[in-house]
Amino acid sequence: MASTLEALQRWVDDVAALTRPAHIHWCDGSNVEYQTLVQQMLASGELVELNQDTHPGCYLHRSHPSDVARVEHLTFVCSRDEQDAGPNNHWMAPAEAHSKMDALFDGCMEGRTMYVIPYCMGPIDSPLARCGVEITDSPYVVINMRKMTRMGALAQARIEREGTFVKGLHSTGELDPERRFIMHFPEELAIKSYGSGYGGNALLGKKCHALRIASWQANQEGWLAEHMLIVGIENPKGETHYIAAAFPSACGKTNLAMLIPPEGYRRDGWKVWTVGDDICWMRPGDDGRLYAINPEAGFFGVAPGTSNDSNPNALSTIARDTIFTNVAVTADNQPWWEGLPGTPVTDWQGRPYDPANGPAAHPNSRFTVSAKQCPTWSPKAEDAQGVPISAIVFGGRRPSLLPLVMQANDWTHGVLMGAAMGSETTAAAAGAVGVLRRDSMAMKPFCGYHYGDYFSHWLSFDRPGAKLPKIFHVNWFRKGEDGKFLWPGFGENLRVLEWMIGRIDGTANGVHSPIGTVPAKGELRTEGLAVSPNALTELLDIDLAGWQAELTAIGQYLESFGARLPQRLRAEQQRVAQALGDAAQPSRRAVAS
Ligand code: OXD
Ligand code: MN
Repeated sequence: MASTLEALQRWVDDVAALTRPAHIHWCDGSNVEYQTLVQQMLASGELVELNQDTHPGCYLHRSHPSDVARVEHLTFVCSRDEQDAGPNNHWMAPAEAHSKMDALFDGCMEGRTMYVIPYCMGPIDSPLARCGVEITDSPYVVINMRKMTRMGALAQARIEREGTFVKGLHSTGELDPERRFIMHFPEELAIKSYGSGYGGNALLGKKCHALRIASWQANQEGWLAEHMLIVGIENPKGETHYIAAAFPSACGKTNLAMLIPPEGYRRDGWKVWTVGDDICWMRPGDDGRLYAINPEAGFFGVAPGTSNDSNPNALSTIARDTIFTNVAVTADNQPWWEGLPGTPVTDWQGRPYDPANGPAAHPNSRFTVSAKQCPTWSPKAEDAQGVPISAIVFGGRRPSLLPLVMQANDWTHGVLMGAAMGSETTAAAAGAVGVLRRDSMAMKPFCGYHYGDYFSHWLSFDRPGAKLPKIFHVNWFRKGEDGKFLWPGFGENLRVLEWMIGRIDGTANGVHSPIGTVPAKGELRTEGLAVSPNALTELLDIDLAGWQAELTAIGQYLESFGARLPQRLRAEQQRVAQALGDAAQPSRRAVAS
């Protein structure tokens, strides 16, 4: 018997009976185990060694060309009641989903090794952490899970102590898009994923457990599982504010989590501490504040665009012991992607690079690396109690209308801002890129239950004794008439975070507007900033007519959640719409009052 926990042993036995592997390997998470798997994968061609002088311990994996992103149209929440999954999810009845999946898993591991991966999401001794076990036939999944989670013997010991765990079953199957499904059974704390080896579909601790299943659990247990980075901003006085920020996939969470302060800020003593780049679990502490942990132990970051200009910290993090997926390579076998200096000779599919075939690296090519390698990794990231959150930030790719930054009046208004979030789609999910879609709290692909209930859950944190974070909305992606970005982004974003901290500390006044509070003239520090005064005005401009149309669209979107939409959110949308109407026609307000 490989586990003293009967429920775990029985489940593993049942899965083995169904999938019929040649071998079963219980992962202990050791370095020897990792190195052995790497050697096997090098021998089988699943990994390619990169230049070990420039990138020691780095390897390249090329996935099947049809398996390069999350597949939202093949991802299901199989709650008992269809209504609980909501219009924001695809739904299938649990019995139907189980029989569909079990037919796919039947005998699928014949002749192969089945790996049993016990893992912990969050610091191993944290009361906020949760455990799971992933069974997979993919050694690529095992080596990635080792970087992304606390995996192995310690996690198994915790599971055996606690007796509960999320069950994740995965097989790469035939990589046939027609036989590919990612199914979630929230009431059973179970996941079944077949037919894809791509991170978001196959590393089940990440999106499937830490967001879809965890958001369901969080709703029942009074906490939040969110698609957010966590960053600590230390001011020259040595005070650190932790900020959690929700942006959709491939919209710069990793860059913000690792930002390098502009020159003047560095000189003054500002520092940035990375706690997480993708997922945040938050719960109220005894003092009423929200405390957050990053459930992950590594980064599964988007490679293209990561450069010395955009994110030097990420670049130095991935200089060693990193698994690259679907990047290109140079003549001397270094990993390469668009945005890096040098020239690719081989593209992501292993073909000689030809620009006629498109980008050399796949736009959703990735790096997997242990977070401990990040130069700005926060010592607090391992804190069992988590870090106190001062601000929550929402944001998306909005080429127009949305100002650089605005602050919500209060929690309810902030929840509306998060619910109304929209963004242009990116290559992180299969489908068209650059199409504007609503993506409430950046959780559209990840909320494991009805969005209406999710909004109610968010609103429920506003209760007596709560000392909630302030809520802001940012837009780094606003474009001018020439189609170019108005804001330089990256390290310069600290200027915006400094204003937020000023609002929290009471040192920045801001200007009130119908859509929220924006920086007053001169409040954003501009010394050393290469943005013209006109661009700055445009970035903070509020187009009342455009906003009225936006509020109408937000209202229609909210109504799509039907009877489960909380009345408080509907009333808040109406309040903002009314305030905009009054501001657009001041005379009407005068007559009315
Ligand atoms: C991710 C995503 O991989 O959001 O983090 O797609
Ligand atoms: Mn993500």
